[in-house]
Amino acid sequence: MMTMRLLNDATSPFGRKVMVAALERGLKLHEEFVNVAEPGALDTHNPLRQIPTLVTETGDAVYDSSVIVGFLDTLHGGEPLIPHDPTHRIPTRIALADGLIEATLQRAMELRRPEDLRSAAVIARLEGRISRALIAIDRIRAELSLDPLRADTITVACALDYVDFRYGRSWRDEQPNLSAWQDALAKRPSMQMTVPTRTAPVPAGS
Ligand SMILES: N[C@@H](CCC(=O)N[C@@H](CS)C(=O)NCC(=O)O)C(=O)O
Repeated sequence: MMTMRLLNDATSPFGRKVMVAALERGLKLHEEFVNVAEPGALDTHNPLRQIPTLVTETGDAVYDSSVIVGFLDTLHGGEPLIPHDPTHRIPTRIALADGLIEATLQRAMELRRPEDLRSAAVIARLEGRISRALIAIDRIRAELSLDPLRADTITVACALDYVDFRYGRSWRDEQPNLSAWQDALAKRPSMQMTVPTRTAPVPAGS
């Protein structure tokens, strides 16, 4: 039987969220690194040319990251990653952490543009969003379940590590409790196996 392929790369925080979710529920995904900057096989599966993209055993594509996480919940018998909740609190927390990732990513992209094309206003707007998101996440920290680990906790952990990776660690002085929370979560094997500095996909069979 073919295994499901996850098209991803080492640094994508959205891809990391999917890998961590799969590892936490014992689901085997065959992770493959692809280059999003190049036209290629990724386009066949996802016209947006974005990662993560999951390719199922029957060749169907599933994206984006939150849709993949919802799909993973149909494949295991453990605690749901996104439990049904009439208030939609968990999907909203996922959206908050996704927004933090997106703002951090956009800021890094803006800073990569030639200096004369860079917009100080855009950077300031994104930094404001990052700062408000961190404050909001700090406020709901105690509500993020660690046992079982769910998709909101996983997305927050990946988002905070991404802020460290692409923006810096100054938030840790402003949110020391959240910083300690993150340090504890970062010790989990699923987080260690998916650090953005890794040079190869998570080994098949993990
Ligand atoms: N909403 C998407 C966002 C995915 C995304 O932005 N992926 C980035 C990598 S972190 C990407 O593929 N960037 C290449 C591009 O957009 O051209 C998700 O949650 O999966």
